[in-house]
Amino acid sequence: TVRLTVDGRLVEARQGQTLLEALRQAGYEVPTLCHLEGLAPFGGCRLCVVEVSGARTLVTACSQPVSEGMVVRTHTPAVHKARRQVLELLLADHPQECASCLRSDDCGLRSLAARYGARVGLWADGVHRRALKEEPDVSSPSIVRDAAKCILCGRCVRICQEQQGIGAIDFTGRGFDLGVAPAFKAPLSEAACVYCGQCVVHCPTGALTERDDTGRAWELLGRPDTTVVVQIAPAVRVSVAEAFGAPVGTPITGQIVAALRRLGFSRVFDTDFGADLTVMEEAAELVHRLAAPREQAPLPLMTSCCPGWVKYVEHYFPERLGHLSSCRSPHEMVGALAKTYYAEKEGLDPSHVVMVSIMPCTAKKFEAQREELQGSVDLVLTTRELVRMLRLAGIDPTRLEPEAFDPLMGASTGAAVIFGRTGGVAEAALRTAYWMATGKDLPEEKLEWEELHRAGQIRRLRVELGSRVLRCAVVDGLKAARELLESPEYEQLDFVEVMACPGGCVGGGGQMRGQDLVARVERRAQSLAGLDRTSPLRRAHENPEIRAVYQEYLGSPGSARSHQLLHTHYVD
Ligand code: HC0
Ligand code: SF4
Repeated sequence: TVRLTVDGRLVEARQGQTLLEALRQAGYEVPTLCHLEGLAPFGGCRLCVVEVSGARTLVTACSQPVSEGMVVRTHTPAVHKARRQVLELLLADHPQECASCLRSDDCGLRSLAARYGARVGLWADGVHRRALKEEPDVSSPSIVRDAAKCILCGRCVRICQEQQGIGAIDFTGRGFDLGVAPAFKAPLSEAACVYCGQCVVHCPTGALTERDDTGRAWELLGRPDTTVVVQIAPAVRVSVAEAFGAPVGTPITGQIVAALRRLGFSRVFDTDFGADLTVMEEAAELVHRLAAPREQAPLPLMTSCCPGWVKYVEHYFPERLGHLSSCRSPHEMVGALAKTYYAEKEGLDPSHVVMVSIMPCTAKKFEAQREELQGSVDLVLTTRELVRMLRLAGIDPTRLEPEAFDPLMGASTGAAVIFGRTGGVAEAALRTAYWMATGKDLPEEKLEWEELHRAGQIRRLRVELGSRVLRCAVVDGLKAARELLESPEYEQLDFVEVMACPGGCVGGGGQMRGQDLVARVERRAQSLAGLDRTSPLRRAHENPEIRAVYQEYLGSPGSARSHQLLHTHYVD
């Protein structure tokens, strides 16, 4: 350990840590707009400056290694002045649209400017960035990029390149023209972007946001002749509460259901029901492929519920499209059944049923628009858009009494809720594949595989499935996906799960933003694991409503009707 003196107190740090890491670990608040946990220091924004005895100038904490005996002061007039000046320079070049900006509530620039008393328009001199820069890029169904609000912190560029291994956006131009954009300043819809939205969760300002579809949602809710049905994804239930001041990860499923009814949705279904259904179909597909000759049914079977991952395969590995499971993602299954099975049972006219999905994900907006998947989900709202609607309506879900989902598509098991964290889809599918392949249930104490819960971008697992050893891999983040697909190991595998976002959907591009994102995502994932462990049923095939839908409507997993409603295939 290394000992420092910080604001007169003794602080211990680890050798090799940066000053920023050491200070944050010791509970000191040091502002930054460019730093990203887990990636190399960038030193772009210079907001993390502190005083270090002996240094001739202020020191940027993010790039300064700790050393024994260092004497540090984190809030002196000189530090405050330097930070204020940085903020004033940023504001001088920033459109003054805070009052109506989507980011107003949680904008890093705005909150720091207020905290340090930074004044607006000091060097503006009539030069207005909005007038100089292009208008917002609204070409994609998922993400809006407003270059005028970009402060050039580079977080989006580094996340996309270093964490996702994609590089869909980069710095362009020089000097006054310096900006961030896709190559050749192409619209996002023409870039090789997979819409995972990792750039959006890490952007500190309103430069990158989800496409806001709340206006559409209000319009649908106001239609007199329409049954507006809604469903919520696994990861949403452990992220909404943090927007209302509850501890990160607090699950408030029943309260979200109550809040959605207050917003005017007439039925509230659970995407978890769809996840259980996906498990049934995907496990059957896996067992079928294992039994068939390899040329006819390519292995490994790869999960296809993450639309960021599917788009990634389409762009970068089109020759592997046949390895993707043909299952539609859970919310698409729920959408398809709402307009058929459910509408029939309830005597509703399917042409008057509209399905809205609340998802942690920006890529799901794109998925819902895919030609292959028409006729199921009509609108996708992210967690943040749901929160925006609740605030507009003055509803705080944490103060409501929990309510139950609507029947027929509201029941779920612990296997479904873990879809929202990396490793969960594989774990859930294996619980049921084991039962399908062997006719026996895994005992309660064997329902979780430690290998799938470990941190790590590629997690490996071998499972005995009857007479056969199944080789599985779970991939967290797209950079590692490329690594696995290009390695010789790939050919040896039977089953592969990929989630585009680090941590899985709990870390999705549509989730609540805020400081300490890595820890937040981990707490949400733990919370989902807890929901699984306390579920009375933990295997998808035990879900009574799933049994009912097969008995009364679908027949068996993989039936012709299942294929028509619950499967698709992605063509190059
Ligand atoms: Fe996910 Fe899903 S788990 S992709 O991350 O499979 O978005 O939460 O809703 O559809 O269930 C997202 C989350 C879902 C779907 C489910 C899957
Ligand atoms: Fe969307 Fe989840 Fe995939 Fe991220 S991991 S792109 S949130 S489905």
